[in-house]
Amino acid sequence: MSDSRIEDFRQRRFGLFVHWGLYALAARHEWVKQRENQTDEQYQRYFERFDPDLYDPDAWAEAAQRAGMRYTVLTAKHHDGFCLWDSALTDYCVSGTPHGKDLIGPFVEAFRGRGLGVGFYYSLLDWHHPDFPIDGLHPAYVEGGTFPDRDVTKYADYLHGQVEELLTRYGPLDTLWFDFSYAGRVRQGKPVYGGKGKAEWRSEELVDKIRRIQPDILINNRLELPGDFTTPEQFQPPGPLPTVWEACQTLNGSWGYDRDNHAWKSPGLLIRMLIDSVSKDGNLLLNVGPNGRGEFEPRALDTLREIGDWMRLHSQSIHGAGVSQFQAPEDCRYTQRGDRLYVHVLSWPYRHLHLPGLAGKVRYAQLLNDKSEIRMWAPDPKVDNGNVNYFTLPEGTLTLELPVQPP
Ligand code: FUL
Repeated sequence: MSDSRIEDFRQRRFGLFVHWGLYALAARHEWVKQRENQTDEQYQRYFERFDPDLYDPDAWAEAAQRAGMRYTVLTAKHHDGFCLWDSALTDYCVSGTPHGKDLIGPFVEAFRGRGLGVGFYYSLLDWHHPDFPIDGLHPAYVEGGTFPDRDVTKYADYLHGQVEELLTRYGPLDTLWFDFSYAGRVRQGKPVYGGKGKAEWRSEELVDKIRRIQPDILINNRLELPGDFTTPEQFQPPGPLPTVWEACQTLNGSWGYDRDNHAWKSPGLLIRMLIDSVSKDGNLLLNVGPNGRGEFEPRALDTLREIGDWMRLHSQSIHGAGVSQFQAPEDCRYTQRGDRLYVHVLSWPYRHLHLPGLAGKVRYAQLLNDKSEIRMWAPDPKVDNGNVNYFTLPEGTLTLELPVQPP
């Protein structure tokens, strides 16, 4: 993988994940088919009614761009097997629904038109394909049994063919985000899923094929191969990772549209996750699950708007920034871009912020919000001036005088 592609991905730092499919109509999590043990026949009711009449991908792209996002990843196919494009390899796609038209082309056009990177999520799991080897409705396989009537080779051929379709129709793409190879998962001593994982979908062969079509695409790490970047899901790693990485995060614990879910993360918390990622040299891919009419719900739009308000003032500390060689004090995160160090203060102290090891290293300090000067000095730790107990500070500390109230 070329260094410049990786570098471009790292510079972008903040992206929009979009989980959209038939499950938007159930409006209770993208795993609804599996969780409720719905048969294909039962789940068909969403297929027959899928008609997002208010779909306007440019409005999505605008919301993402305004939030300071620089790329996107769309679920071309999620675990339910439904495809958002007019695939020549299956009828289980948007063309057979009342909507009847490709959803991916307009999406790609809208996001690319605004200079945002475009990638696709593609599920290795497929609860609809007749030759997919595991199926939550068939616990025998989960216990390690097999289905003699399922030919996984056929499923792998299908998967390879679909990925080729996506690359040739909508490429060049920035990323391919596979989800997820499962071999070897064990819970309480038993295999969670049967299946041989990467041997079944022939991961190496798939990657070779992808690279032949588009040599410089970035591929995530969920094919049971190392991949170009790793994907911590709904958690922040404790520090920088040995790989390039991108945390993915929900607004409310569900990836698909979830109408009655009220456990929403605050915009402030999401901003802290973004800062935290960049301070550890990672990206953040934040998800929105559009509803069945094809819209981002107001709660999602409000959240993106608030993040955008913050990004308007602070994006220079995010885009193109990364980990600093300096160690931030408690309740702070550092991000660094060139010789600019950004101090993100997560919990506002009263007036003085003490930064260990920075004495003599900083020429000028200012508040990013308004470019007002931040006065600073390196206190002499041996002197007790009766005002600030500098003697409790380690040598080499730099003290900043902050505004009384957080901006
Ligand atoms: C998981 C999936 O099972 C979820 O539905 C979601 O797509 C998340 C990003 O990855 O493994």
